[in-house]
Amino acid sequence: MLKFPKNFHIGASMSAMQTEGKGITEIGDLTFDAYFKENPELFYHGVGPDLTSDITRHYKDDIEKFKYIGLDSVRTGFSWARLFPDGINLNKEAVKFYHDYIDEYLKNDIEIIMTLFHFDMPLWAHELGGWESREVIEKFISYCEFVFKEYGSKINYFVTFNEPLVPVFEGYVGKMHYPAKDSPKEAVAQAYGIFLAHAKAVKLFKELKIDSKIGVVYNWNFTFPFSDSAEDKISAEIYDAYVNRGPLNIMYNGNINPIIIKTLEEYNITPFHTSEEIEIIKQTEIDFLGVNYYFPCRVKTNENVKNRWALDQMHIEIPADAKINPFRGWEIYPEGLYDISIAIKKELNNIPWYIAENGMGVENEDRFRNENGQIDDDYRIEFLETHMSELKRGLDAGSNCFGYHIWAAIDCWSFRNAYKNRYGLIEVDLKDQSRKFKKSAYWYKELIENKE
Ligand code: BGP
Repeated sequence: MLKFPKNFHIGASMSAMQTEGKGITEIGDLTFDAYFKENPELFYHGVGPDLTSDITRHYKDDIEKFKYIGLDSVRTGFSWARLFPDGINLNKEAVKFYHDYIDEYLKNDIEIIMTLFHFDMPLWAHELGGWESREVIEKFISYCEFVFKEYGSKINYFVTFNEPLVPVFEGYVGKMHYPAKDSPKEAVAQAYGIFLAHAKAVKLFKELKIDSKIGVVYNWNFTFPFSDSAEDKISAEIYDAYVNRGPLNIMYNGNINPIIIKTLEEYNITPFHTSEEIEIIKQTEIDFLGVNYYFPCRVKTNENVKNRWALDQMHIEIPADAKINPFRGWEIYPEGLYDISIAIKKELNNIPWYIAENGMGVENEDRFRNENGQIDDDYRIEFLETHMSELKRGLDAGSNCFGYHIWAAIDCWSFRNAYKNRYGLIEVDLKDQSRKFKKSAYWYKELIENKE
């Protein structure tokens, strides 16, 4: 039996860009607009970021549906490019839209968690150098200041960055995000800029004495060595320092893992610029942590590796006997949520935290439609049940977890994958933007009603 405390938040997540599209007010171009313009064929079924789930027009009905499910809380976000389309001038219509949108949640007793940056880089900011540019960081901080002052009284939880390093890995050493380069040096400079922007936003928030909480949402793909070999153990430690605990610790309390310094020296990269900046980073103190968890990472050492400290000496491999989401190819390992709970308790001083994203993406979900037209997503119900059970085990062991948010409340557009992998409790029909509950929405509703 699955039973949560009555005050445990059970909710759902989304993001501004993935649900708003161009929407009802002016918005500046994003890097993804440029990417789509240049390479539309790279986007699943040629669907770009323009329309998405069109929530700026549908939000009243959508929030009514969220209320019907009983969601305690929802995470979405502000769009920097909507509030400041050219990076300088405030868009008054956007200010009003976010007030109306947030008020609609509050009227329906749904707590709202707002992210300030979820992969939605304004194109002008990218053209100035992205997070490497101190001018961009200052503009980001002005945007944060505006948001904190304007909306601070309505929002209990602010998130600076969602999955801060994903756009860096995917944009500067991978190919899923713009500018799709292969440049480790730039990646390090961008990552450093993000750490600084986060630290400055947290500092400002505290100086303004905003009566709510500030945190970050980190994608913690809990890491294990693929085998018991000494090589795999070292590889897993290096991978973890780079991808999981290393960046997470910097954003949690400014603590820089020596493995990161060592590997950067190997690459001859000196990213840590002025001591004044380092001091700001070191003073970071967040109030809560959000964790996105989809799958674990089992790290295997490549053959014939020469440089022990290079990230390209290793890869992620799914064991032959692992359980896999056949519709997305990701390993399913609910126990990871227990492991994360315990790690937070032991390593992060049991900071208040919540699951900010966890869910099951399914390609061509239409095939599970029943004769009444509803998608019978029993696989998602099983996914939720097994993951939430492991989280509950973490709670019982004393982890300070205050909530669970499924990704996603509603089917969302995703970066380059567009609507390939559907995650929502609510289906979106792209032909006419109509919405329909999936079977999992009713299961979730029952769970929330009784917390059981
Ligand atoms: C996370 C992002 C979300 C969402 C999710 C699903 O990394 O924070 O924005 O997109 O992944 O990923 P995908 O749509 O690629 O399956």
